[in-house]
Amino acid sequence: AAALAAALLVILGIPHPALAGAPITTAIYTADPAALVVGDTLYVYTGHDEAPTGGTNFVMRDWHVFSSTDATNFTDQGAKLSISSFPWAGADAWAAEVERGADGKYYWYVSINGNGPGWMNIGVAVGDTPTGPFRDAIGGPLISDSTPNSSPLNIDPTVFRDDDGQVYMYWGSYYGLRAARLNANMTSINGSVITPSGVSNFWEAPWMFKRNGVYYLAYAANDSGCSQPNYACIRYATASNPLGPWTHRGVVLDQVSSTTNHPAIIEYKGQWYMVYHNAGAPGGGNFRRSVTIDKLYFNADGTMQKVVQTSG
Ligand code: FUB
Repeated sequence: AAALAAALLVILGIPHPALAGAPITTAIYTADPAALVVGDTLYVYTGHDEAPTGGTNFVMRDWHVFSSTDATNFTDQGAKLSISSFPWAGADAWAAEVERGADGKYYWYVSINGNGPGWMNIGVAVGDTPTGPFRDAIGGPLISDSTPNSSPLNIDPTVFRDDDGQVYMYWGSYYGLRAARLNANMTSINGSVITPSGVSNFWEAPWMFKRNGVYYLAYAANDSGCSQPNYACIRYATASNPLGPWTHRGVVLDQVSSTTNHPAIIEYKGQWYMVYHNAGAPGGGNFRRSVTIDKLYFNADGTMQKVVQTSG
């Protein structure tokens, strides 16, 4: 009945926040996607929602890797990283992202609860292939509350490699966006942690990429200019320098059926996509989310058109 209602809304041209995209899987609930293209394959790294029906908190213990060669059909390669991979941590396998190092290895940056004074931290795992096996790369957090100028909440890392090989990491939440250069070893910060400027209404979930020499930062915002209270939309900013200053450009995805959202924007086989999550799968909810993928289009001036949430 929900699908029929959604189809009717599309036919009538009525926008509806609960309109769901097609989940990449309905076997489990997934959230917080990050995307990486390696050769012919699109990898999507996700969190894993395990809250019971009606649950009111996140229950997240591991991260999965999905692969696809057509951006439509995805294979779950399994839970390739979990809280137990980090002996110093103990809970909350929140948003994460994978980036390739200059050494050809794959570095998986995760938000994770250290079960200590630092609460949320950013940890790093490393593996020889996009699907692992992965192991803790440091033996402790890369970013914790003891990191100078660290964010109010150390979550949601996005890691970006520039054309000159320099790698940058952005992270943060609760209006605290932070950025830093990473060293070539991918496991230490180079220089100081900065607070980038111009990222209007930043809430969480940054995703950085580059197109035609322009840097883009998409992120979740939850201001009344774009979403109902407690819901997020995805805004974005652009810059000519990887550490900013940034210029806010608008909303690229309206709110979805889950309160949170988390974008990954990537070009694959000549088509741009946004991977994000909603509550659209059967039995879904704010803590039982589903990763979905839709096409994304740029205007001639480099601005992004709003992503249309599809049902297929
Ligand atoms: O999934 C847990 C947290 O909710 C993530 O770290 C945020 O991006 C939000 O999606």
